[in-house]
Amino acid sequence: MSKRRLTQQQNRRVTQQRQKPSEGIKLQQENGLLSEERQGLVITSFGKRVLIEDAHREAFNCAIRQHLGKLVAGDQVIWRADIEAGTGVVVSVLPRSHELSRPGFRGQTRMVAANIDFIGIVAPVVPGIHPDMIDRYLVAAEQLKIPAIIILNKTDLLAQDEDWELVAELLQPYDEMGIPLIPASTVSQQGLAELLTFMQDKNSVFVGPSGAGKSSLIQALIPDLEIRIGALSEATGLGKHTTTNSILYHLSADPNQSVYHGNLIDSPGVRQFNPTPCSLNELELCYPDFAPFLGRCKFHNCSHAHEPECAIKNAVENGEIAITRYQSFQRLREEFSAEKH
Ligand SMILES: Nc1nc2c(ncn2[C@@H]2O[C@H](COP(=O)(O)OP(=O)(O)OP(=O)(O)O)[C@@H](O)[C@H]2O)c(=O)[nH]1
Ligand SMILES: [Mg+2]
Ligand SMILES: [Zn+2]
Repeated sequence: MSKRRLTQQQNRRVTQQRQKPSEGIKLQQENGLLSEERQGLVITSFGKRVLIEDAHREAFNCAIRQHLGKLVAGDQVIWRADIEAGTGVVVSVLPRSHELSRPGFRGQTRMVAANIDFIGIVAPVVPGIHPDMIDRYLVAAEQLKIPAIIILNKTDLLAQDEDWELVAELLQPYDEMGIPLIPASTVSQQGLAELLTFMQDKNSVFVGPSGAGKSSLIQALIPDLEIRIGALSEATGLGKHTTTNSILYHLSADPNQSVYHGNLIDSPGVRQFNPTPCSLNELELCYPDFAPFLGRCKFHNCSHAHEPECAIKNAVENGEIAITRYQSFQRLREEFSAEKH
């Protein structure tokens, strides 16, 4: 079955389900209509329901047993299908590895993606590169101990050499840390083939600010994929191009024919991403460029802010640590210590 047809089928199921909200899970079970338990993959969650894909890539709009809490794209679940209705119910979630989350409303955690092993930080060259944003995602990647790359998107909008010089200057610290920097554009198609090689056989997630071009990139990377960018958001009135829920896509429309295998999760852009608060020592370890200087300050518990004879501050003054990296470290340190009080 082609990806396009699958998507249409998924849409139909979503619509069907919306029209029959009174259909209770309990009733289905009492009537014995549900299948035996099987494993499935969460494609996306919307409200109190999820789209689950079975081993044949057939998608089912499912209810979730109440005690399970929120599910997110990438979750592996055990579920039971109501094959006739094309719906189902999720009965349990398999343990997650590497879940990416961010603080949501009223102190709640919002899941971004589950079971990921690769992060693509999408940083648009226009309106501009923000090292603070990049560093926040890099800290999360370090916390999860999974690799990240920086995708410099919308390079077609950078015409002048001076613009490139400014971008190169801001990105130099990452280059020196050995983080891959991939210039990309969905307009000129730059970088797309290279990106695919990075994501081969991985469960990747694209993160970055709203409007960075995450959804556009995914659409360009998976050409026969019909991602209706912003369709969900239109329904909720949040704006045409905004992704509201993480959605998982397969790199291959047809697993038997494609060169590329793996999954890619599109995530909603956030104004400011906050990594999970951690101790000062743990935060230091999330800055690999600080490593040569750690343990060399006068005070063993130095916060590298106001203390005398600080090896980190010296390194910044000598140009051995980029000032932008130092600033993002201090901002996170202050935010994390404010969380504790
Ligand atoms: N010039 C140019 N515009 C692009 C490029 N990629 C995306 N855009 C445009 O940037 C805007 C935002 O793109 P999206 O793909 O919706 O951005 P997003 O990161 O998914 O945004 P959220 O879903 O809100 O997080 C759209 O108008 C795209 O057409 C690019 O490479 N070059
Ligand atoms: Mg989007
Ligand atoms: Zn210090």
